[in-house]
Amino acid sequence: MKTLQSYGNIFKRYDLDTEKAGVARDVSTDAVLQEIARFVVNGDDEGILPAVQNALKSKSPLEVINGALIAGMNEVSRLWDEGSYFLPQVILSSDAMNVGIAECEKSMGKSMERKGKVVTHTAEGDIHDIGQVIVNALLNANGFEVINLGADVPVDKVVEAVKQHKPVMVTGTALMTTTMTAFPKIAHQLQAAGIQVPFVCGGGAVSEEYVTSFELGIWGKEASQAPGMAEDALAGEKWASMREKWNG
Ligand code: B12
Repeated sequence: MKTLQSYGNIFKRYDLDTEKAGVARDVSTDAVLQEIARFVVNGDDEGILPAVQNALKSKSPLEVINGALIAGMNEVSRLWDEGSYFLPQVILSSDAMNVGIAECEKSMGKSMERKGKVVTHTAEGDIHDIGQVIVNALLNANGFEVINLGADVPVDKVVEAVKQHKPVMVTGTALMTTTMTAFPKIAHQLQAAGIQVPFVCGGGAVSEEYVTSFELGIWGKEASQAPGMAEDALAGEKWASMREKWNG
């Protein structure tokens, strides 16, 4: 079983705990959700499965995704930022989160008829796909057909996929300042091909200011916005009015 000990006890034991460094905070007052979040934080990809299955008896998959899985991963990000977590912990945590997401997706089921296609990807050179995995799950749950190109996707491949699948919307995720530069390139290539599809870009690296600096770009702050944005695109709303509606 892959588990990680919290560093909290070690810090406490040696009296280094003054700023609570390394101590995971509770992310929910709901005991069931908190337990799942703790499995994410501890990177326990075995313990999380029965916990999620149990939670799904009384809670919706979206409650579990938002209230426990994303909340737990946010706590992991915080522990990383304060220097308490390192790459191995973060990888185990994202594996555990993915097990939880897959179980929620299973329980959401798939509606028989798909509403429209959305092409999703994580930027070229970037393997940070956790945000994209959440976006995929939420779009699937809301009846969209997700053309999931995965992570580290070359600019040309995204453009080709859009030409081939003719989606109502395209999404991109970038967590690094070095990789987000792929987004304006994609937007320019799409426009050069006469394609005016809304291109929603999110991920820790990108800001509203950046994404709205190129045509087609709409900034996505939270993964939970993706289904609403896809509904707008499906209804025929153009990228410029979507930008006005979703961005400030
Ligand atoms: C997890 C993580 C990893 C994991 C990735 C696992 C995986 N499968 O994704 C691992 C350990 C592999 C990793 C590796 C690396 N990482 Co890293 N990593 C992180 C960490 C800790 C958390 C990121 C995360 O997943 N957050 C949680 C998710 C849910 O957030 P998110 O993707 O932003 O998504 C949210 C929103 O942005 C939005 N969203 C995202 N996409 C979309 C799309 C749409 C349509 C919408 C609507 C919304 C939306 O919705 C989500 C919330 O609801 C961050 C630190 C941090 N605090 O962010 C560093 C961080 C991103 N990593 C960083 C770096 C440098 C690296 C490495 C280069 C490190 C190294 N030296 O090897 C490597 C490799 C990188 C590569 N080539 O891609 C830097 C990037 C610095 C920068 N600004 O350029 C960060 C910021 C750490 C730091 N402070 O230095 N990392």
